[in-house]
Amino acid sequence: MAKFYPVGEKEVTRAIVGGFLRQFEEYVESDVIIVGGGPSGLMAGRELAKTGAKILIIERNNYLGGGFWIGGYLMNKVTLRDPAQAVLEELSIPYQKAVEGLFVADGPHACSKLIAAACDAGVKVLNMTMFDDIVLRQGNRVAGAVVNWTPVSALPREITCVDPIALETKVVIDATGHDACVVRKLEQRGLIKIVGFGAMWVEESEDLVVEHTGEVHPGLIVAGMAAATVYGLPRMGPTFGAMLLSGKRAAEAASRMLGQRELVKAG
Ligand code: 48F
Repeated sequence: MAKFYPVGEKEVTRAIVGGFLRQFEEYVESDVIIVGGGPSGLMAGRELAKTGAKILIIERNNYLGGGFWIGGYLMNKVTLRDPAQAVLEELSIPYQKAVEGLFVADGPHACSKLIAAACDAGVKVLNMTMFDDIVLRQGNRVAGAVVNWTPVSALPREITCVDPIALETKVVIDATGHDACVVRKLEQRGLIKIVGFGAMWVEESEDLVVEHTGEVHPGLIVAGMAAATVYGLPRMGPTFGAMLLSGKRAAEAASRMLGQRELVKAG
């Protein structure tokens, strides 16, 4: 049997710390920061990275995928309505027809393929990192994100004086799902009003979420269920076509905003 190469703990630690620090330093400046690594954020990231843009996803959990892993009722299945099956085809995700116009796929298979597609396209991820605040410039244009390690938020207030870190970027996408955490920071400053998502109505909500995906404030795009929360659109339950198509639309909006500006070079 082949023996493992004699490399010890210090080399393992250096490989991790060095690799992390090099990437972190490089991504202090990016083209687009996507807050939230659920289906809409991952899809937006994949589409943007394919164009050569430098993309960073900020995700508070130690895993990516948000609500896409198990869909509804802890039953490991996700549904998509026509025409979103085209994205399943594009990502080589197997699926079956449930009834006319409705398709069902395995959550773990669909989610892991989407994550892989985003990573393959060049998206970088900061996991266990919590979006804390926004960076604002002239005219209250959003120009970055302020973040901290997720465990810091779990520490009692009286023993935490861990200042957050600021990252600069050209465009931020709020893909934080129902919470709409990024837009909420603008609301707290009286710059925007959030309506709050409406009652469940799947036939209406998917089209509306995709339609409302776009720039909500200079430098800030809203995508996925965050769009439902911001604009008061109906919620939709475990159906994901709108999340994927909203991610694509958010990427188109971000590309237009990046326009002729020179992209930051990814190393
Ligand atoms: O909730 P999530 O999956 O959002 P989405 O892309 O998709 C919604 C569907 O999953 C489902 C639905 C329709 O099908 O109703 O709910 O709109 O993913 C949001 C991600 O954002 C992360 C969170 O952990 C999740 O992975 N997130 C939320 N707040 C923060 C955050 C924060 N403050 N900092 C970093 N990540």
